[in-house]
Amino acid sequence: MMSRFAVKAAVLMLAATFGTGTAWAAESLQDVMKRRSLSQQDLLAAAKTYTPSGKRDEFVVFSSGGQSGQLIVYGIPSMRILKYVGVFTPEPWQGYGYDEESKDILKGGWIDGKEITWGDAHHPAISETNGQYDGQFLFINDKANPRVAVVDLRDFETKQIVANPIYKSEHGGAFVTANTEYVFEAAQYPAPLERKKFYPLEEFNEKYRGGMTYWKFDRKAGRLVPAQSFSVELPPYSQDISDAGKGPSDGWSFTNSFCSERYVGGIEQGRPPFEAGCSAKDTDYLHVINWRKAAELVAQGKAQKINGHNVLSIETAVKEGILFLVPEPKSPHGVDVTPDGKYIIVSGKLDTHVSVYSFEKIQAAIKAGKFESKDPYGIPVVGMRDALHNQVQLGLGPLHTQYDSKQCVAYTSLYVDSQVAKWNYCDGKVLDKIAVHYNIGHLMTMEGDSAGPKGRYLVALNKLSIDRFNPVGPLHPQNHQLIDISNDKMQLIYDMPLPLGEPHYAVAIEASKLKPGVRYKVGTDSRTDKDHPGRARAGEERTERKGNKVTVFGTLIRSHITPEIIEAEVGDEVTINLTNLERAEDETHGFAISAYNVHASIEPGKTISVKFKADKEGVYPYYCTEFCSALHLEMQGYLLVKPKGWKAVAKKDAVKSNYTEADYRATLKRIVDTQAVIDSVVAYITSTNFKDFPDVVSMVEDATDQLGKIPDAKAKHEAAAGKKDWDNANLWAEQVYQYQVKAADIGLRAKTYLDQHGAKKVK
Ligand code: CUK
Ligand code: CUA
Repeated sequence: MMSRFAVKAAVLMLAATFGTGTAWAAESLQDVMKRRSLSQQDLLAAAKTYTPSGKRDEFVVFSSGGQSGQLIVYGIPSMRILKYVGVFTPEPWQGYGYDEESKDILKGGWIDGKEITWGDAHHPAISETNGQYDGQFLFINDKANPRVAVVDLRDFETKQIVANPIYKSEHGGAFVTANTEYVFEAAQYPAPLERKKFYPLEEFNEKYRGGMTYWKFDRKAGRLVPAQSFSVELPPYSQDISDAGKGPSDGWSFTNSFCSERYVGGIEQGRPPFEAGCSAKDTDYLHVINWRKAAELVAQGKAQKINGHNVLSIETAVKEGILFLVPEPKSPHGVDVTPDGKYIIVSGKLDTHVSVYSFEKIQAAIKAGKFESKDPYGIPVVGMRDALHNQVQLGLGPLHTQYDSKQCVAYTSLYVDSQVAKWNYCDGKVLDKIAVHYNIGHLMTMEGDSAGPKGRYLVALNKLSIDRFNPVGPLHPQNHQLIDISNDKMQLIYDMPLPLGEPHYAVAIEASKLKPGVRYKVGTDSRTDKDHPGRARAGEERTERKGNKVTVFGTLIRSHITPEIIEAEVGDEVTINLTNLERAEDETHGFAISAYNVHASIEPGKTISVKFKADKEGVYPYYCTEFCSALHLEMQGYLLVKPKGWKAVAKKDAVKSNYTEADYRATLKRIVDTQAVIDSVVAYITSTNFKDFPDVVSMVEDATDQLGKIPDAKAKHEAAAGKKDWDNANLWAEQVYQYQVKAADIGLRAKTYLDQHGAKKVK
């Protein structure tokens, strides 16, 4: 270690190197601009995005994590990443996939009994009330393994995964209806709807199908209800992105398709590839479905069952007048209903136009029975001319469209041109264009797919970042570029690398609409929102053995795990339930056992369980994995897995420590000094209006809780001292000191909080 003198000398030497100290003078803004080669424009962008310490963002973004199967949460305008939420893929930090409760959630997404540990997450959707984001739930789909997940925005945890009972892939999900009655997903690559059934490709037209699934959402339970969900069978046209109607078009859904040619490739058989055959025709079909009426038909028993799931056949859908097609230009991609619900904007990947369809015109044609033809499956086709409001030439490779708070203003991504086009869909005028880097897929404005877009910002979700960031090998990060859209001209203001899969789509909500909790009711199973059967309160901790089953009911609180020793025999089935008794904000404990592949994240109030077979004899330390207090490293214990029939030779006390009376007296002195600190903090807090701050009130409760444990430990050290048992006297006195330290720690945190939040003196 450096002596105090050595440190001083080093500082002096450093000062000498920099001369008389002018180098230490503060740099001016001009100096920094010069040193970092920043322009006025850069400074403006910085001022628009820089978010000082302690300040929060205006909007919160939920981005799909693509092949990571996760959800990425970040803030706007700072672009600071706030969280990754485990959804389709295990996520160790959250214990997701390593504790029993979350394993059950992932199990909901197994397909035909097969465990699936990844997902290709594409489109997140926030729950809506009257077409406006309400901030309660989020849904996201998995394209590879057709599934939909539900995330509760009260705790940002995944609560449910449902596997589609009839598809092999899907893409046009998750989209919600205007009041979140249904969450829907469209199939993508056609396949037979029956499970585990083979039909040759020659029977593609007859046996392969697409479809549209409507998952019923029970908002009160916060879960999708498979028994009340249904699908509409569709031709094998490779259905793509979808959107729900709103306002006048509420009750309808719209879905694109990109291979109505029904082409089947096969390079190895000498056939031209899929890409040639699937883009041969000039038009594909927009599918227009009356889902509200479809739901009624299902309720009337008009659906057939496939794999136990309600499916309305094409025949029934046509007969009942709930399914229509409208031609759309060449290989379309995005379909986006305008905020007022009057228009449906379709982009064609291989067309330079976007097509604006009028819902009113489509309805008029349907009512008049005015169809230009029927498709090979008998579905009526509304003529393109009879459905179009206008077509606007925007540029190469239009993909997706989002809306502004300003009337009629839309933004469309241009994949090939690497641009965003701002245009007016009412009069068809192009207003502005901006270059992005590079090859934009989706784009997103604030609440920009709802009935009430908020304008302000746009994020370009670019597919390639090429030369934008420091090189990190051949696999580059994705690039989310933030664009200010509050003025006539768009301005690029931030580049954010995203190194976690390819995010396809993102949604942004006003931060004020989110009200996540900071703690659970003590003993909650966060994945079911119910009381956990393994919960325990302080003093109720125990270990039960029945046959070869060992069950622990334990607790966690700074800085110990109860129990600290768990005994088992080889072959036992061990279940460890743990409840975090903390009330303080952000006091999470983790739990890990060496070599048993279990991990849990236990936030205040939560109860989890981990389960494993103690199949290896040995000594396995367990510990808390979150740095939760000064004595976090001491938050530990031992799992003892003994050979069968093992007997203790003689019952011995744990290792002797040989403390002396002097040690005990020194500890007592430390307790007195610490108490003085606590008293002064308590005096400070109670001299303010702290009761007006709920966060402080809960910190005070927490500290009081710690102090409340002292009398018991005090009685023990005094009793031991009475017997001159200095080991136990000193150790129990040490424990008193630990309770004091924790109380003081929380007290000081409360004091800082009060200082920073302008608490007033009341006495
Ligand atoms: S898709 Cu990726 S750019 Cu899955 Cu929404 Cu259009
Ligand atoms: Cu609890 Cu570290």
